[in-house]
Amino acid sequence: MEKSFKKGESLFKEGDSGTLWRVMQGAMKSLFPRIALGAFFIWLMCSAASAHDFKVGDITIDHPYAIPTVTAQSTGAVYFRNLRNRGVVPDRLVSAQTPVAARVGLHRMQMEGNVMRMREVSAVELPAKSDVRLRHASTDGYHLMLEGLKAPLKDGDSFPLTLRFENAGERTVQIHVQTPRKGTAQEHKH
Ligand SMILES: [Cu+2]
Repeated sequence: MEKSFKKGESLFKEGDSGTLWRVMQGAMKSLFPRIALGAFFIWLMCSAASAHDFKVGDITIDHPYAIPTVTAQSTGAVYFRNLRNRGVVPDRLVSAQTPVAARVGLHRMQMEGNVMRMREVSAVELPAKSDVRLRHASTDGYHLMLEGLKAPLKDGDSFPLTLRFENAGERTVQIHVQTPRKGTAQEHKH
């Protein structure tokens, strides 16, 4: 099983010890193979739906998607295959809004030592001539947090979300709700 998530393992330093480390290690062992498979299926689905991208100015919003939620969940997460800045000047995603949630937060997941931490950021930096990945199951990356969902996000649904970029301006995109794989839908916990 472990050989399927070498990438995740490499995040940890050799010889680390301590209770927290052991707890995290256990959690990662059970989670990573499923995450890797989930990511693979997302990739398959994204490949099939290649026409799903949007442009504003120099920015391409490539394949926005959300993971289905259950009734009790008040938050959901939106991901992208890429946010691509083809321009020669940097841009930033500064906010987003959608009719399906009270508020949209910009979140970043990052390994700090051995612990995965999530924090809200004021903007997603989009350097000139770059692709920024905001994918599900990424161990270091951004996503959009839908806070105060008005109804559960159901597989197969889609909903509008308006992104505001500092330079490129606003663009409303359609978010596809899709299940990466049976059993992996609840990985994004807050
Ligand atoms: Cu989040």
